[in-house]
Amino acid sequence: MLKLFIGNKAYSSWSLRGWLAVRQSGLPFEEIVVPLYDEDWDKRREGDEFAPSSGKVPILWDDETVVWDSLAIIEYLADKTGRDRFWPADDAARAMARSMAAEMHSSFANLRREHSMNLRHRLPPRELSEGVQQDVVRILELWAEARARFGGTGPFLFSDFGAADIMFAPVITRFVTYSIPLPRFAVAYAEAVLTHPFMQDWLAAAQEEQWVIEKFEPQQAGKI
Ligand SMILES: N[C@@H](CCC(=O)N[C@@H](CS)C(=O)NCC(=O)O)C(=O)O
Repeated sequence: MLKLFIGNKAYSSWSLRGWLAVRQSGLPFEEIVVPLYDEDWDKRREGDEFAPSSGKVPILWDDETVVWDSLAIIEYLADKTGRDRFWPADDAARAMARSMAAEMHSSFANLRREHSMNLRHRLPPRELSEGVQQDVVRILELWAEARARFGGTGPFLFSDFGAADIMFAPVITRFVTYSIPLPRFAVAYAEAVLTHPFMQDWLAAAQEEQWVIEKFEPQQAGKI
């Protein structure tokens, strides 16, 4: 059976992506949640389970096969269970979905650094830095284009829930946490992702979690 190691559900955005990917695969899996950055973290991340990723989550074990890094996990599961579960069938749509997922994976550092994921808070709006504003504009442009060209009849970027939505899910939660204003089409898209059953499960579990990582709590937000 698949075994997925993830970090705190309240804070770990890459874990959310890996976990959504495994849920989307439809395969049964065992989930192991480890508290990031607690007093045992440095020791724990040196354990055999984390060696291949050099101590990062998510990391997925499929018996002796291991795959780490959220995007690689998506591709591994798409190979294993069928590309159509993750990527649009149409060539042009798939090209765009893959580009968007890759851009999400490699970019938007300002948004990620200044507005860390925190699912237990809704903070009042505050002025965004120039870098974050640029990230938000680019993300909204990508969403708008995907929805306009390939949104079809479904509510997701490429009609059905898939890899691109998985990659942007923690961006959506940041928009909510930090009350970042969105145009109407993006509100509708965000709502579709947030009410997806997999997201609902994750959000509920994050609320239940007791671990607190001070550096990701609101008084420090923007400084990490
Ligand atoms: N590029 C990786 C990023 C993984 C990553 O940075 N994970 C963070 C948690 S969200 C982590 O494991 N941090 C622990 C550490 O670096 O000690 C991915 O896509 O999965």
